[in-house]
Formats: sequence, C-alpha cells, structure tokens
Amino acid sequence: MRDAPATGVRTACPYCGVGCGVLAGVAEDGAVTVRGDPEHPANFGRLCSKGAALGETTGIDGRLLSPEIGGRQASWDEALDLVASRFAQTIATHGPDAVAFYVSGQLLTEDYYVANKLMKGFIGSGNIDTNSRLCMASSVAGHKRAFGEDIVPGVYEDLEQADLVVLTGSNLAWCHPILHQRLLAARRTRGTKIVVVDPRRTATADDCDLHLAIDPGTDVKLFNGLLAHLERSGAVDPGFVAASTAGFAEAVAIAGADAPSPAHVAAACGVAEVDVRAFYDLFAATERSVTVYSQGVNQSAHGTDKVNAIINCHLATGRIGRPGMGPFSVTGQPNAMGGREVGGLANQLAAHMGFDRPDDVDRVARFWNAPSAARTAGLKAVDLFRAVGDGRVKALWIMGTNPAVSMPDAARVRSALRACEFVVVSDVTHTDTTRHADVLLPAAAWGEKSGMVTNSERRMSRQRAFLAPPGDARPDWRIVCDVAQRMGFGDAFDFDDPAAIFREHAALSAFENDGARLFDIGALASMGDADYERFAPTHWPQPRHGDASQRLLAGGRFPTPDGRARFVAVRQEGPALAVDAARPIALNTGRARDQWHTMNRTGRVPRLMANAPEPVIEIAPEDAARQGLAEGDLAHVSSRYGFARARVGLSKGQKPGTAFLPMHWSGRFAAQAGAGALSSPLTDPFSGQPELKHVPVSIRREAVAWTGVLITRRDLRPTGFVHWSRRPVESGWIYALCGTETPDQGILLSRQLLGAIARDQLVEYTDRRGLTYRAATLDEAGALADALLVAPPGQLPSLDWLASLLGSRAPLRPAERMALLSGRSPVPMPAVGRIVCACHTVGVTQIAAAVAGGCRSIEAIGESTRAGTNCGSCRSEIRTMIDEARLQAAE
Ligand SMILES: Nc1nc2c(c(=O)[nH]1)N[C@H]1C(S)=C(S)[C@@H](COP(=O)(O)OP(=O)(O)OC[C@H]3O[C@@H](n4cnc5c(=O)[nH]c(N)nc54)[C@H](O)[C@@H]3O)O[C@H]1N2
Ligand SMILES: Nc1nc2c(c(=O)[nH]1)N[C@H]1C(S)=C(S)[C@@H](COP(=O)(O)OP(=O)(O)OC[C@H]3O[C@@H](n4cnc5c(=O)[nH]c(N)nc54)[C@H](O)[C@@H]3O)O[C@H]1N2
Ligand code: SF4
Ligand SMILES: [Mo]
Repeated sequence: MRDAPATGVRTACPYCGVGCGVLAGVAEDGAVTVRGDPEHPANFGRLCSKGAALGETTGIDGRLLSPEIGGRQASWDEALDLVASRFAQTIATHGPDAVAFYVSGQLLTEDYYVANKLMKGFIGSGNIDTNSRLCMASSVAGHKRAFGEDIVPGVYEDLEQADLVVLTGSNLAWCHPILHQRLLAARRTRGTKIVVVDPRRTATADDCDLHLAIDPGTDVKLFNGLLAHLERSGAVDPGFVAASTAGFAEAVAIAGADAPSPAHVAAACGVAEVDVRAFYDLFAATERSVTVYSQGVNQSAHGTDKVNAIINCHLATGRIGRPGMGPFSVTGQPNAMGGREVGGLANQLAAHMGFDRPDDVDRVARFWNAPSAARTAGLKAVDLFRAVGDGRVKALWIMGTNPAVSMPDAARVRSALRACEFVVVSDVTHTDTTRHADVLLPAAAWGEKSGMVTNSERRMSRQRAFLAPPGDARPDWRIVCDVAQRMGFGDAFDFDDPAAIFREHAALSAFENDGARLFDIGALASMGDADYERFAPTHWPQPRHGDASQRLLAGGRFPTPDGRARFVAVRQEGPALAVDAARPIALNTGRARDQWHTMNRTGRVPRLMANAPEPVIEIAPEDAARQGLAEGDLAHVSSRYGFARARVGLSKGQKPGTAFLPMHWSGRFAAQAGAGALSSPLTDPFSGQPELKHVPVSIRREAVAWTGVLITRRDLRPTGFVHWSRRPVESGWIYALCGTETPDQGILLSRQLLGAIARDQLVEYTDRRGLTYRAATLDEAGALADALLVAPPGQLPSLDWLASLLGSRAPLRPAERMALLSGRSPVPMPAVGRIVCACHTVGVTQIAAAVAGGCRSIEAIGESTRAGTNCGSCRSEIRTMIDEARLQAAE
C-alpha cells in the first residue's frame, strides 16, 4: 500500500453504502494516492481493503475513451443525435412506454435526478428502473408499509450506543467493513451483544455472541416468534403501541398462530431451541437494540414481509428513533439512498412522492412544468427485461450497471438485449452488457466527476473530481441533459453544473411540503456554488424551517395520514422454488470480501484478487461427500434457468443442503461462472425484488483431464475452454485453464491461446507421453513475456516465482532461463501463499509461519507480519488459522 499525502481532495468512496470519506491526491509521478478522511463522520480516517485500493483503479487501462456506434468510433454529436432521434422516433410510433432506462445506485444524485426527470417528466413514462430493484426494493416497500414513507430512522452511532445488535441477512464484516469495525470497537468498551442470523457461518458470524444458522428463507418465522415472545414476556411497550401505532392486535395474533413457541420456531428454522430462547430473552431484556438487515432479508420472494416482521418487533417495544435502537436497513451501493431520494425506482416519484397519490403526481408535474409527466408506475427490473425480450420495450438505455451479469436468469436478459432494436449503454469500461450496445457512451469515472451521494445513515457527502476524464469521457448528468436537449426538452435540462441540478432536487423536496414528507432538504435549495463546493457531510432532513435532527421517527409520529406506524401482519411462506430430488441444494449467492460486484474495477487490482482468485462454490462437506466432490474439483452447477462451473470449496460454515457462490464472476474474468445465470427471477409481490438468495440446484463433478496456466502480459479472451478464470498480477494476468478433453487436446487449445509466437522467442518442452507441455516467451530485452504450463490435475507448480518474473520485467539471468520450464525458482524464495491481508499483501504461508513461531493472537500476528492491522476485514480468517493451529496442537 502506498501512503497518501496528508492533504488531498476530499471525496467519498464509490463502493459500499457506508460512504467513507476519502482524501485523494495525485503524486508527482502521476500515481493516485488515497487515504481515509479523518474528518469524515462515517469512517474517521479508516478505509477497508477496497477503499484503500482505489488509487489502483483509476488508470485508463480498459477505459472507454470515445462514443461508439455499432462498434466504430463516433463523435459525441453523432452519438447523441442518434440516441435522441431513435428514442424520439420510437416514442412517436409506439408511445412513451416503448422506451426505458435501466440505471444504478452507483450514479451520483444529480445524474440520477436528471435521468428520472427525463423519463418520468418529459418522455412521460414510468419506465425507469434501477439495480436497486435487486438490492433495496424490499426495504423500501417494507418502510412504506410500516412508516408511510421510505425512512431509515437510525444513524451509525446507534450501533455504537446499542447493547444488542442483531445482524440478520447481513455479512457486515465483508460488505460494510468500516461500520463493522465501528461496531466491534464499541463492543470492546461497552460489551455489546451481537446476534447473527444467517444460514452461513460468515466472517460476521465469527465475531458474535450467538449465531442462528436458520434455514434459508425462514426469517419471518423467527421474527414472528420474537413478536409473540415479546407479548408473552411483557416486553411490549403498551403506551407506544397505543399512541403511535395501528394493527398491533392482528399482527401479534397472526404471529402467535404462525410461530406459537420457541420449540416450533426452532424446528421450522432448523436451529436449536436453546438458541432461539437465548435470542428472544436477550431481545426482550435489552432496550437498546438495533436490528441491521441487508440482502439476506431483501433478496427474497418474501423480502417485504421479512422487513415488516423485523420492524414489527421494534414497534412493539417502542425501540425506534431513539439512541441505540431501531431497525436499520443498510444500503449496498454508494448512492442507493440518493436514488431513493430522486425516485429512481419505476414505482416511485421524485422526492419521496408516489404514483399511488394523485396529488403527488400532479405536484411533481407542476414543479417540473411537465404536463405530459407519467401518471402511472413503470416496469420493475425483471418485468422490464421481459418487456425488452418480447419487444414491448424497443429502445433501452442502461447507465452504470451490468445487467447481463447481475440480473437473475441472466441468459434470458442477454437474449432480451440481443433482441432489442436499440440498446444504449453508458459505462466507463467494456462489460458483458456493452457487448450488446448499439451505442456506447463513455462516462467519466470516480475521481473525474462531481456530485452528491447519500450513505446508509442518510448522510449526504460530496464526490469531487481530482482527475481529468480520459479521452472524450463525460459525466453522466451531462450526457443525459444533452440527449434531453436534442429531444426538444432543452429548457428543463439547461443545467450548467451538478450544483444547479442539486438545487432543483432540493427545491422539489420542499415544494408544497408542509412536513408531510420527511425527505426535505429545502435548506439546501439556495446553496450557492461555493457552498456546494465546500459542502461538508450532512444528514437529511435539512428543511428550511423546522426539525433537522439526525434520528428520524423519534417522538412517536410517523409520516402516515394519521401519524401512526402500521404493524403488518405477516406469515412465513416458503421460498418461491423448493428444492427437490432433482435439484437438492439451495444455492445462495452474495459477496466476497475484496470484490465489488461484476469486478470491473476491483478485478483489475492484483492484491484484491489474491484472496479469492478463482470462482469457488462453497459446499458442506456432507453434501460434497454424497456427490463425490472433493476440494478443488470442478463442479457443474445447474438450476432450472441455466448453469455455471466453479471450483469446489468445502466449508463447515455451509449448512448441509445449501451452497454459496459469489455473485462477482462475469464473462470477462471467467468462463460460465456467473451466479446470475443460475439465479431465480421470481420476485416479491410487493417490491418486485427477485429471490437472489435462493435457487434449487444440482451439483456434479466434471472429470477434469488436464489443467493449465498461462502467465502473460497480454489481455486475452479465451474461447473454447470448458473452464477458465483469470486474475491480474503485476504487469499482466494469470489464466487458470482446465478441460475435460484429452490432455493432447488441452495442450492444443492452450497453445492456440498463447498464439503465434516467433520461434526464436519461444522455448518449449513436451513430455514423451504428451501429458505435460511447458512454453515460455521472452521479449526483446530477454524478460519473461508469457509462460504456459499444462499438466495433469494436481501437477502444476506454484506460480509465485513465474508471476514475480513477469512483474519484475527484468532480463532473465541464465540460471533463471534454465529453470523457466520447471516453473521453480533456482534459489529458494520466501513463500507467500494465497493472500489473506489485502491491505498489506500478507499470505497464508507467512501467517502460518508466524503462528508456528508462537504468535497466538491476532495482535501478535499483526505485530509480526502487519496482517490485519489496517481495515480488519481479514481478522476473522487470521483467527481461524490460529484456532486451527491450537486445535492441531491439542490433538
Ligand atoms: N465486498 C463487497 N462489499 C459490498 C458489495 C460488494 O460487491 N462487495 N456490494 C454492496 C452492495 S450493493 C450490497 S447490496 C451489500 C450487500 O451486503 P450483504 O447483504 O451483507 O451481503 P450478501 O453477501 O449479499 O448477503 C448477506 C448474507 O445474507 C445471507 N442470507 C442468505 N439467505 C438468507 C436468509 O434466508 N436469511 C438470512 N437471515 N440471511 C440470508 C447470506 O448467507 C449472506 O451472508 O454489500 C455492499 N458491500
Ligand atoms: N446472483 C446475485 N445477483 C445479484 C446480487 C446477488 O447478491 N446475487 N446482488 C444484486 C445487487 S444488491 C446489486 S446492487 C447488483 C449490482 O450489479 P451491477 O450494478 O450490475 O454491478 P456493477 O459491477 O457494480 O456494475 C456497475 C457498472 O457501472 C460502471 N460504472 C462505474 N462508474 C460509473 C459511472 O460513473 N458512470 C457510468 N455510466 N458507469 C459507471 C462499472 O464499470 C460497471 O460496469 O447486483 C445484483 N445481482
Ligand atoms: S467500507 Fe470500504 S467499500 Fe465501504 S465506503 Fe468504506 S472504504 Fe468504501
Ligand atoms: Mo446492492
């Protein structure tokens, strides 16, 4: 890690919803340096492994540098004219609902605002949806049912002021690492109890007092049981329930019928009764309780009910809106919250207004002076891509998201994109989605664009540019405004800069808002350009007059017509698709520690790829044994929607009958390893969010006959392989290859990938039986350019040395040349092994050596190797290594 200067441009991290402040600078040699902003109230100077590696993602390698039409370079004028005219023609012939936008929680608020304004206000269709449909939609729907508005009441300090934090369906340690570190620090001084509810034993579950490994999808049962227990044990706050809520009696009666006893809940959720009782007693007895939830709750065909089952328990105890208390849906993307403010979901209007209220529709239309504004909700993501597939939507503009990978039933989404008459994609790089674009628009990336983002605790922070966009790249808001202007809506999109857009967004939040909508940032509507530039992280609401307190829903008033919150009576229902004999395993998908979504940025950083370098499906040892699968085998996984291949990883943290595949692997980093191809498009009836956490699959072993590895400086696209994956190393890539063909065919395929190389540059070797092949090429200076090794499974050497030769770019010494084809260093080199600590690049072998040398605590390992001393995300893995060593010593 390179140390950043003490000063720099104050900006915000573009990854998760914690929303950490970053100080970014450009060193004299042009390298971008980053460090945590000590003054930012989300992180107080800390960054996780992904944030700390931001400086390594800003290069122009792989960037889109100019607009493209049908694969050829074009000018902005030509591209923008074409987009505007094709959209206008489609609307003129087929009506406004024949076009759509699919956007992203990674856009800045200003980008998002103008995209929504163009579609809903001026094109006059509700057809703008966002990847937040796959992410936060169930929380939004649950909040609206309970509170009348999409309100996250709490702030991060609540996690530090609580005595009990329940983390359900959240792998906070990996997905919101800095917030998790804040919680753990508070726990050290306060003794906070942590309960984790997750079918998997995650890194988060490694640091808790109680882990309830419930069966997938049984959350409603667990929380219904809790509500019934709170009532039985006298933990309900009758004053709050009477004064501030409605529907308690019915909700508690149904919960009691659905989950009559801890014994029943234990059996239904597949956990021990003593653990259920322990959780219920702890919750009943602890006033300062926060329940944090995320995708294990939202990404379900009953996600909205799960959200309300949780909120019900907080309403019953009056634990909401007060210090150290409340339900807390943590947002995933950096501006998921901002997207909800501008109304980016197809069933929302701007500024927390809704299509379900005619006054709101009219108000937004008047504010925008847009008489033909949309009056009805548009298509939600899964339905939207269906409509694209069957030709109802004929022109689609995708911005800042990669649906060919991240949508469920991804094969169908790809064929919809292929079938669509006109696809526009705005991105910063080529992706699996850009392959389907008729027009490709190069967007300015993080560090090059300016605007606002809002984090999980409703805190707005500025992203600020500190680099010039490369080539012709432009910020998204400008691209949208340019198209709007060409479609004849110039007056409404005549913005000079993001500040002007933000002021309009703030003004709309306050427009005819007498306090009925809590999202009110009217005080910012008159902010001058200089104040916008200086804007320090601030919570909303920020009304012109009235209450700007940080915690919302305090005092027992809710933004419903009668001011009362609603209990929602819910019943446990099964997952949308049940496992059966043909597909006996419930596949769960989610995140790895150091990767961001479809890897377009984090997949290019060697140290972020080093912890989990290949696509791995985690399976319980019992299930693996039944299927004849061993660690490292290649598995063929299939659901009713499609298939994927990944390496087998045996994991005791996986419940028998379940498996876990990371969502990250796109076609740019592996062959057919995408979770989206397997995932289910069946959705929650209220939120439209798909059940990404549960799909029945069968898993079988592929008989691998040969394995290979290519270390190369070149960015290649393997084709024809049963399986490959790649990871970056310094100065190049490592491709892991394998196949079910005969070894000689494997050698042939691999040599084709190596390509035609002049014979004088090539050294090669094939064994007599034709099972092993080794080749290496050197550049003019005599440094290693490529190395290809093919061998029967299990017989490839360690790659540390060859990778280091590639990285050094130094001419090889004679001894090194001699050793090249063996792949083994002529002199012993310190082994690193798979990287555990991505911040300080410390590997398994180094940590194991420190443990063997007597280090028996995470702190001791940190002192000896530096591992675990920066962001802390790897501490649970280090602890597991120490524990395993202890166990072995005891045996
Ligand atoms: N490293 C990293 N961090 C990220 C991201 C990333 O790509 N990489 N993405 C960001 C985004 S956009 C998001 S939305 C967040 C997501 O953050 P999280 O929601 O914390 O992450 P996931 O891994 O998707 O899922 C969380 C957990 O839900 C569990 N789960 C599955 N089924 C169930 C169930 O039925 N009940 C319960 N209670 N739990 C279940 C899974 O086992 C998993 O451990 O992360 C953000 N942070
Ligand atoms: N199976 C399965 N699928 C899932 C999930 C899961 O848990 N399991 N999780 C879901 C969730 S919660 C989410 S949030 C989604 C995320 O899924 P996606 O949104 O598809 O994932 P990203 O890889 O973040 O895609 C963002 C794209 O925006 C581009 N980009 C970056 N900066 C900019 C910019 O400034 N402007 C523009 N125009 N483009 C930019 C990036 O290059 C990248 O291609 O995946 C969902 N899909
Ligand atoms: S926790 Fe990590 S990924 Fe999330 S905002 Fe902070 S530095 Fe970025
Ligand atoms: Mo997300």
